[in-house]
Amino acid sequence: MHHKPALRVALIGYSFMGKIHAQAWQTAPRFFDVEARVDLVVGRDEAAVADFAHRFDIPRWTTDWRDAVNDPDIDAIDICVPGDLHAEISDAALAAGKHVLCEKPLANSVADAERMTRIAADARAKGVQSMVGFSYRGTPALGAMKKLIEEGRIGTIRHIRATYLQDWIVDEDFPLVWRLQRDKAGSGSLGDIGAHIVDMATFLTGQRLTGVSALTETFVKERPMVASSGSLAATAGEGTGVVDVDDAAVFIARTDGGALATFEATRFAAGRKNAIRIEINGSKGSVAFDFERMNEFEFHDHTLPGAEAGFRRILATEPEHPHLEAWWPAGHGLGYEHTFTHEVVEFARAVAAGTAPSPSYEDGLYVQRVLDAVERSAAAGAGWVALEG
Ligand code: SOE
Repeated sequence: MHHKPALRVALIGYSFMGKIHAQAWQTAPRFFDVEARVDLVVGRDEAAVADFAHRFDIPRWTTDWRDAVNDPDIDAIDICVPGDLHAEISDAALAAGKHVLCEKPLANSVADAERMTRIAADARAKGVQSMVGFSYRGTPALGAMKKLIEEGRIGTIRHIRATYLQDWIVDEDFPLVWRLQRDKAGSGSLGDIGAHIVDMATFLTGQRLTGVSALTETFVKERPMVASSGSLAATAGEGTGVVDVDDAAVFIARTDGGALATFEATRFAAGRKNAIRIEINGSKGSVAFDFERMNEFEFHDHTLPGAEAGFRRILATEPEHPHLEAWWPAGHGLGYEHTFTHEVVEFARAVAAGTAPSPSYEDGLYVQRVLDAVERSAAAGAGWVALEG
């Protein structure tokens, strides 16, 4: 059998996202028509990165991301570190001719995102590809919803109602992890999880926001410093520090398709773990989704007689549903990690085909502009902030 040469990936970061990306890269060639492998992992703590390399069967590790960018035996850089490092690594990698997959949100500022996107466009012209990691696009139920919307099954879109609810910092003594620090994360719930629902709304409907009015709040303004952390868990150390990001953000918006949209992103929704809920109402019907039940969505067909229309529960596990042909028999279901496998598959397929993967840096820049507009609106007491088209 003839094999295409494998895409040789360097993974930057080995925490929550590094782990799930490493798993995705290992799974992708086993289930999909892609050839790829992680050859190098980068992390600042030598012992920890070496341990990670052993666990994930990655042959090489280093403590400096520049080694990866300058390595002639690496084709692609997968950026899984906090937002403050995205711009520098991405710009250097693309300039060195490496394809880049960059975690979301693309950057910590619009200025950085604009420069990154310009550099990505120049690189694309030379056949060097880039993609931003809005992983939930790889959820089969959302792909199925998008298809129904594109086919006109819910008609003209009137409402987009999106919430992303978590509760991992409800405890006021939960420590000041990097996701709660502006210099590392750029913003709080807004950029970490609000970014996902802003992207999701556009992914599903093809519409973009034309303006926003927002409120943000930091409920707990001081927290213990971190002693140790991993994924979303952490233990408290000595002293306290100031929380300088939002704990929650809510905003209303208009879209370029004439719809009204509402968004809420919070880590203070006690009991909600990763409840990404999005409902879209159109002139002919509605679709609704909740990530805590990620293998299904609801569809209301308003063209049916009222007495029997209701909301239909559709199990998005059929082989015809996006990405499902590679997996288990209908009804057996997928999990959070599969969305990342689908993400790296999209990236690797596009790189192999010499085409631009989606979501692009332009898509990441659009989300960054929305996040920025939300912050400016909130600072102005919920004043309307328009977004250019
Ligand atoms: C933490 O809120 C987090 O890990 C986000 O950073 C991810 O993007 C999301 O997939 C799950 O929650």
